[in-house]
Amino acid sequence: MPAYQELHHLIITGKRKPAAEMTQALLDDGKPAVEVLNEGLLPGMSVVGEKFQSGEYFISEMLLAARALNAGLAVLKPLLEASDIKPVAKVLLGTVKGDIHDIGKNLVGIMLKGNGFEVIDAGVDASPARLIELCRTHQPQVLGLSALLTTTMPAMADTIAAFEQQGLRSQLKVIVGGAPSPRPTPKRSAPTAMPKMPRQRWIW
Ligand code: B12
Repeated sequence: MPAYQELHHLIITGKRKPAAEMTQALLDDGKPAVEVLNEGLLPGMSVVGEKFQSGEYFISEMLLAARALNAGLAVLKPLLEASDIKPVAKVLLGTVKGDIHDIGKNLVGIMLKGNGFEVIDAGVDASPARLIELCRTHQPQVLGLSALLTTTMPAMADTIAAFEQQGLRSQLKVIVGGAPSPRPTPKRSAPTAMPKMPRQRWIW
């Protein structure tokens, strides 16, 4: 089986240690970290999502796959984060209230760090109040929100609205991302640009 397909298989079947070892072996073989991420680790997770949607997989399988993906990411992390650029801006990053998916958020954090951003991680299930508190403490220039569920997408707009109410919105660029691909509606906070991220999403 070609190497990347083997890595897909290890993610799909939730093999944590072998996934980490295979990731390391690909690096040792001279493959660039970003290629291992995009060609090896992430496509496996897409298959897992499809299997869950079709009813073939349950939460337990998704969880095992998530652990395998995280194990591979841990191997890549130091390489993806390595940057000698002076911090260009501070980003407050969190998964919105009601949502506990954090792999994508963490990956975005790694990519941001690798591109010279300082990242404040608000974790998962981050309420507007918590994000506002962290914003007041750390004074970021960017707010990054992640949501993977259709049901938690409105929490993004609610969070932005809470920042507006507190008079904090105007000092921030807001970037959002996640699987449901939130398309901003004109009535809610206005979009300004698209982010340059893997599986790109919108910036408000
Ligand atoms: C792993 C996983 C889980 C794990 C999460 C583990 C963890 N620590 O994150 C567990 C098992 C806990 C889980 C639980 C659930 N899950 Co789930 N999960 C997934 C799965 C398979 C993979 C997500 C993932 O990590 N992908 C890999 C990362 C790297 O990709 P990503 O998250 O999309 O992130 C990228 C971009 O979106 C973007 N991005 C993400 N965030 C941000 C933020 C910013 C600022 C920017 C710029 C970009 C950005 O950049 C990232 C890098 O490329 C997806 C299916 C899928 N393929 O997406 C389902 C999926 C998201 N889950 C789903 C569901 C339904 C659930 C549950 C409700 C199941 C249940 N019945 O309980 C619960 C919800 C729990 C909760 N309250 O949050 C559905 C959502 C359907 C929907 N439209 O609402 C999906 C799509 C599966 C499916 N096909 O049905 N899940």
